Amino acid sequence: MKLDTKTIAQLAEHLETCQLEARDTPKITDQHPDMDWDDAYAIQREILRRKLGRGRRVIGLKAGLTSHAKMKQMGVTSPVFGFMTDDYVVPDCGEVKVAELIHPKVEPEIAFVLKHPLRGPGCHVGAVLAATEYLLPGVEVIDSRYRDFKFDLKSVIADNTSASRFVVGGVPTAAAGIDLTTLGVVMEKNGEPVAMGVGAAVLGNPASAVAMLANHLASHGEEIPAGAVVLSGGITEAVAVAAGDTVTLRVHGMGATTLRFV
Ligand code: OOG
Ligand code: MG
Repeated sequence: MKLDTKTIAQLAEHLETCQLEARDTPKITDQHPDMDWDDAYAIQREILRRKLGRGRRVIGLKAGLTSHAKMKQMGVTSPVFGFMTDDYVVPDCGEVKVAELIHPKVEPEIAFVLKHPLRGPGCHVGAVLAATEYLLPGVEVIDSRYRDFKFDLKSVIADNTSASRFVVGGVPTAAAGIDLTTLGVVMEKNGEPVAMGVGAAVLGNPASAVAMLANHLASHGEEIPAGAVVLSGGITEAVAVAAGDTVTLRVHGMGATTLRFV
């Protein structure tokens, strides 16, 4: 750790205030170029502590920057992990108020819901599939608090990996019998297909992203709890949205989920 406790608390307060007030900020590594990975996750955990203190609950976890398309879009080279609290959930076919966000983008993802907790280290695709109760189509709404979505890995980790909203829907589908690598997805904006891909775009298999998340949590003595929604990461580049847009994600054999921006 390079930052002291006070600085970590200040940066967490700053980033969370930007989120709550929907205003952007330069990336924090500009002021703290020597902060390290532990500092970055410590700031993220401090943001979580603030939210839990106000009565929020964690209902999901996410892996991000797990596809080549996303890494290339954001200019980074390794996955990141974050959390989602109950106020991030959008009901299927529900609305997202754009005024509450800075510059939202949508990502097509496969969501996993586990029947058994997953604990690393050593978690692998087989363990993820065995622990999975069902899969769902999921759209993540990311909203980096950083100006013009410009950040480096440490800054984005501290900012809880741009998490802001998500929707899941469609048909809860057992993992058995699904080939996650060839699973096709189409994301539509206002009825037009804007992003298409297959599961293999995410680390060869979206279940790998869930395994990486479990192994990451293990380094802090934590696990993925049963019942949590786990987003495995954008399969394609993220697509910008504005008020008036309707976004639908269709996943082969798993139905569709929709959200509207107002
Ligand atoms: C970071 C979060 C990326 C994903 O699915 O790749 C992410 C960002 O691009 O702002 O959630
Ligand atoms: Mg995502």
